[in-house]
Amino acid sequence: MEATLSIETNTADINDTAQLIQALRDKIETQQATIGVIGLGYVGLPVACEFARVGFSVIGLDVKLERISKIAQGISPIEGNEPGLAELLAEVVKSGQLHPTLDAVALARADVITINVETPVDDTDHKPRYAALRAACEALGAVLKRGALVIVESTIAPGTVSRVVQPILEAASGMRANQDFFLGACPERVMPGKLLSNLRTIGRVCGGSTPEIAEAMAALYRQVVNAPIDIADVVTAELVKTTENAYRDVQIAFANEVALICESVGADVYKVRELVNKVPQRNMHMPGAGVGGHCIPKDPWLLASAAGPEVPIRLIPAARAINEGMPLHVADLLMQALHEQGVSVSYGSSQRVDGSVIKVAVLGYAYLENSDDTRHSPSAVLIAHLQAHGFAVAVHDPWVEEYKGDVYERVRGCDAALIMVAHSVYRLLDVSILQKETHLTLLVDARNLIGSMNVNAGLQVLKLGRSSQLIATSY
Ligand code: SAJ
Repeated sequence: MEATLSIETNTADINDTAQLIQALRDKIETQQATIGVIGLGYVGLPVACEFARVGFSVIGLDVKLERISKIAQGISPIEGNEPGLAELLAEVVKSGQLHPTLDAVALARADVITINVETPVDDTDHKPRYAALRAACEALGAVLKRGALVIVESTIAPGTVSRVVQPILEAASGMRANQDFFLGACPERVMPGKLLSNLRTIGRVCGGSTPEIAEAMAALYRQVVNAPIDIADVVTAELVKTTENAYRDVQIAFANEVALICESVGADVYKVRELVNKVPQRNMHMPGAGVGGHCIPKDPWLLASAAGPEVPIRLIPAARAINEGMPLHVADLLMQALHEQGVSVSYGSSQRVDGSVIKVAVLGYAYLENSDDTRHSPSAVLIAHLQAHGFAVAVHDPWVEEYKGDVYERVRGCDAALIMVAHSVYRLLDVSILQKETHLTLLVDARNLIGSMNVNAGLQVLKLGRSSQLIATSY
């Protein structure tokens, strides 16, 4: 068996920072480095498994006993369908490459530690809530080894590594950043349902506290990421991730505002979008019933929060307000149509002239098509609003356990149905069968699923972004 060069060096004997970084780089390139991963959720667990798969000894730390005990048995605690993750986890736990623990002391032997904890923003003031990040830094700082590299993978507001992470680590360790230990930011870019494949195939930005550290980070990520790795400084890496998602939110908000204009002027926003996107350098996004998920609603606020008081932040909040308002706009379309049918709608009570309550079917509860992820679901906002107006609400979603079932059964007996998520199964809905089976009188399509404007006898179809006054024409 080939003798492996052990370069276990006692970093306490290395005085020169450059030598510390070189020793770290050598350990990374020979996979002698021990890697710590703090936070074994939907981001950290795949990261820990991937570094273990390529040969690193990995210590996985989490605060949740149930999660650690499942992982220790080789069982994935991650919900939903994550191709390859459960099998890989079982393999690396069995081989001992991944060691799950509740005890941060185990991180004392880690040469590289990634931090993958939640970084939410407050629903009211939209400021970052870093309790989990601070706790991770306190626990790590108390045991941090000299010469170690700490990489924040969580999405954080630009400036967080220097203003939050570094001071806590220095105070808790008694060491100096960029002298005794090193810092980096390499924001994650994974999505539920594709965690392992995203980790392996989407490029990363390695933001290092020095160029040499950024290069050492790149040497690490190149061992698991089969996509471009870009080098930057820390704040640039923090900015790129929050900006790429704020960009998407603003683009979606623009599409939504154009949809509202099209409704008002009697046009079809989808036709407008199709023709606009034929123009070079145009990429108008898709208008819809709202913007959900774990990233897009949060990251624009992280970006905005980094600016000083002298910067007037106007576009990001405006885009957020437009997107957050879309589920309510769907409710407005419904109430406007019911009003035209003679139904009295007011806050707290919506009923026919005979006093009977209106029942509405909401089709789609997940935040994204063909997903079971319901975080920040626009449908949840819509449902609460409808119930506050006295509507009875039935919910259907082929991906969300509690709302599964036959869609026709769920719609039966409802006066109106609202398509909120572009699940593939809804594309197959036959509007005429739906009407015959359920005696539905009103369908609101908020995701442009129903091909043309079907105005069958007795069933009115309204589309978000397309005026109900629009004469059904085909140019
Ligand atoms: N949405 C629209 N119109 C659009 C695109 C999306 O209304 O044109 C809505 C969706 O219905 C959903 C929400 O926005 O409710 C978010 O959709 P998304 O496609 O952005 O999916 P996410 O939230 O999973 O975003 C992730 C992000 N990836 C990471 O943060 C690692 C984002 O950066 C990616 O651009 C996006 O996936 C992607 O491209 O799939």
